Amino acid sequence: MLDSPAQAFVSRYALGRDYHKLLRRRLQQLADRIGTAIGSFGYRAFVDSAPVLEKALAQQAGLGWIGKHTNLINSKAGSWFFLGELYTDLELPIDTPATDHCGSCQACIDVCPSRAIVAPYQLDARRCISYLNIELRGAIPVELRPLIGNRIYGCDDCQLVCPWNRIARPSAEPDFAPRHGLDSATLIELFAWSEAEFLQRTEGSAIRRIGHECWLRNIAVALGNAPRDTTIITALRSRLDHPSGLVREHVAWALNRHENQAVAANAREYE
Ligand code: B12
Ligand code: SF4
Ligand code: SF4
Repeated sequence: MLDSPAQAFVSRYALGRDYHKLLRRRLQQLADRIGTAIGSFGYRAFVDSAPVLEKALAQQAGLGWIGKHTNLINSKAGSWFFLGELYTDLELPIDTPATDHCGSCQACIDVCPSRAIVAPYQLDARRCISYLNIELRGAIPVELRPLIGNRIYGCDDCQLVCPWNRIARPSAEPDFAPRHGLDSATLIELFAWSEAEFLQRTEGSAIRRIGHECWLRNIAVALGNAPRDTTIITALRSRLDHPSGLVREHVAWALNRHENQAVAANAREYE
C-alpha cells in the first residue's frame, strides 16, 4: 500500500475495532478470573487512558524492551501489540526487567520518512507522522506534508522495518479484521465520504476520534503527494468550497503542488 501512492495507507492498528474498548474488556475478564480464584481484590484497568508510563512499566515488568523507535518490543512477539494494565493492591512478586536487544541496528532511524527519531530511543513527536495525522488538530506544517506520502492515519514504517517483527504473527482477533475495505481503499474513494458516511463507517473505530475535518485534511495532503492525474485534480477541486478553512487550505496546497509539478514537467519538455 505504501508503494501505491494513489491508495490510502491506514496504520494496521486502526483498521478494525478500537483497541481501547477491546483491551479494556479483556482486562476486565482477567480481573474477573483473578477474583474468582482469590476472592475480591482492589484494581483499576488502564488502556492508554490515563497518565500511565505504559512502556516503562512493561519494560520493568519484563515484557520487553523499549526499542530505538521508542515502542516496546518482545523478543518472541515483536512490537505489533498494545499495552494495557491492571493496577492492583495485591502483593505480587517483583519481575526481572527486560534487557535491550536492538544492538547495532538502526533501521527504524534510517527509514523514518520525517526524521522523527532524532537519536536512538528519542522521538521528536512533533515530527512523527502518527502525531501529525492523528493527534494534531490544526494545520499540518507545510514542510512536513510532502514527507507524509499516502499515510492518512498513523504510520507503521519504523515497526515494519524492525527485524524483530519478522517473528510477529497476525492477530486472530476478529475485531481487529479490517473494516470497510480500509486496507485496500483508494484516496479518492475515502475523500468522497460525506460526514455522515464517515461517522457511520468509523463507528467503533479509533479513526472516528479525528473527525471528518481532519480526515479530509489528511487525505488532501496524501492526494497532493500522489502522482498528477485528472481524477485526483477533480476530486480535490470538489472540496475547494468545503465549509472548513482547514480543509480548503490543505486542498489548495495539494492543487498547488500538482500545478507546480505540471509547470516543471512542461519546462523539462522545452529544455
Ligand atoms: C503520546 C503517545 C504517542 C505520541 C508520542 C510517542 C512517543 N514515542 O513519544 C505519538 C502521537 C507520536 C504516538 C505515536 C505512536 N504510538 Co503512541 N502513545 C502515546 C501515549 C499515549 C503516551 C506516551 C507518553 O508520552 N508518555 C509520557 C512519556 C513521559 O513517557 P514515555 O514516552 O513512555 O517515556 C518515558 C518512560 O518510558 C521512561 N523511559 C524511557 N525509556 C526508558 C528506559 C528504561 C529502562 C526506563 C526504566 C524508563 C524509560 O522515560 C521516558 C521519559 O519520562 C502511549 C500510551 C501510554 N500511556 O503510555 C501510547 C503508546 C506508546 N503508543 C502506541 C502506539 C501503538 C503508537 C504508534 C505505533 C501508532 C501508529 N502506528 O501510528 C505510533 C508509534 C510512534 C513511535 N515511533 O513511537 C502504543 C505502543 C505499544 C508498544 N508496543 O510499545 C502505546 C503504549 C499505546 C498502547 N496502550 O498500546 N504515540
Ligand atoms: S511512526 Fe512513522 S513518522 Fe513516527 S517515528 Fe515511526 S516511522 Fe517515523
Ligand atoms: S529497527 Fe532495529 S533499532 Fe529500531 S527498534 Fe527495531 S531492532 Fe531496534
